[in-house]
Amino acid sequence: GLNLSDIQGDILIGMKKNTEFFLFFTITDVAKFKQKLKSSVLPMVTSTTQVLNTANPISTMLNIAFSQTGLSALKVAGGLNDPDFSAGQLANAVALGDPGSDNWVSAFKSTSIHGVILLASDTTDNLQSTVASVRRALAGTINEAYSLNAAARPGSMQGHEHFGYLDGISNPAVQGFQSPLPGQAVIPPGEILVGETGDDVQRPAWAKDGSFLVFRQLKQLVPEFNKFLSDNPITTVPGLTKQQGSDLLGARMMGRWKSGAPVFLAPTQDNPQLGADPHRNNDFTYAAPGQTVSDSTDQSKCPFAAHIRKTRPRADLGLPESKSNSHHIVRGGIPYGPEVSQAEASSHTTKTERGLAFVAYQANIGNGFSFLQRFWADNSAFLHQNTGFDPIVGENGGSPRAVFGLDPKNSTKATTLPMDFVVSRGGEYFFSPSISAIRNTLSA
Ligand code: N7H
Repeated sequence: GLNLSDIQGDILIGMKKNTEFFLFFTITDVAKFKQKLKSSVLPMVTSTTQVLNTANPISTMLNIAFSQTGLSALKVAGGLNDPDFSAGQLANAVALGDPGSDNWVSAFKSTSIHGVILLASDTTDNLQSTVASVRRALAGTINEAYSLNAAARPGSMQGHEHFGYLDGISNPAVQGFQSPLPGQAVIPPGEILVGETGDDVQRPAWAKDGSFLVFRQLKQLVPEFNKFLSDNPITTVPGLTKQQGSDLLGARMMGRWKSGAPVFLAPTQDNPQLGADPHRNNDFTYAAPGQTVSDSTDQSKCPFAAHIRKTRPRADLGLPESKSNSHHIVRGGIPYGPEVSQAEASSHTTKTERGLAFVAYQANIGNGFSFLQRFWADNSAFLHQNTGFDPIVGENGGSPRAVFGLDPKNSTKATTLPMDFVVSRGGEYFFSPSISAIRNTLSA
């Protein structure tokens, strides 16, 4: 089995708290930082075992991860052998489809961020007091380059991202650790954890049981997205009101209704019972019952371009569900920014930034996040010719994006989206090491 007390807690199951603080830092005094890392930060690092211990929950959890320039500053010998990580995310901006880095948060427009501390808590007060003690402990050893406050949305929107859709439903199950729910992908541990079975890349010994953390600050234009839906209701499905036609358009762009119900199983109307049932809400492959490969001409139940179909094509690849396609990530993102105000809703215009603090773990960035973004979401010829872009996260370098198949009765009709509803504000690539690596290799 996996050494769960040595694996940082956010990687496999997520710290799952209502508030999270991302503290991006640059090391200014290497020797002192290494000491403080061992004496003050290491004792606060939350393991997977601790996250699993729901009977005795830790109120504020902490994880830490380092960029390539951070590992270099710490003079860690031996590269991790991940080219995307070594280069840093800025070097990847155009390849990922971002229109350059003009929209990026300025701190991400260089390679000077050495690491990130993730703090997660149930209450803002607990979170802030732990942030304060981390700042005190590391005073004089780091500069805070940037930080981001994130929080679950209030009330009934808890667990839903800012467009309104339930998130966190479908993550892969790691073999030998989690027993899968129906429809969940089962993957070898080495797809997420470096040095485990399934990771075939040469790695330094200290890197075992670490994972690459991709961070992206993804701004969401919610009033603009809602305006697009309300302006373009699907009208070809009999019996739907205008509102229902708009809701169906959004659900087909996502592949799920706001409740989480998959459109493949609920093709014309939301089914909140289905959405809320973890034994049913992920139990589909896009193939007809009894088939192992999906129909490459039928988008009536779910467009090929739908966000969840682009980023996890299931039976579209013709692989048995037991065989991993090697392009899985564990997602642990959380919303940031305020609820949409009345003024924003009525003017259909975002005034205050909100979005998703996107976090994805994988053992190989080029097979994981970067592959999903570049070769699937941004590739209009994937799944098939004339599929179009992923209408949620696909990027075309800022140029217009065409999407096919949004109308269930007319799959060859192209819809050109009026804008990108998700705008990249950049990010960085980090490595979240094992707890023993922090103790024995990274600190002093
Ligand atoms: Fe996505 N959303 O709320 O709109 N995502 N995502 N994502 N995403 C998913 O199934 C969202 C982004 C994946 O297993 C759901 O858990 C938003 C990027 C993958 O069937 C919803 C943003 C990438 C899955 C969202 C965003 C991915 C997934 C359904 C950015 C990778 C699982 C809930 C602002 C490059 C697919 C669920 C599966 C699901 C949303 C970004 C990947 C609602 C708002 C950048 C692999």
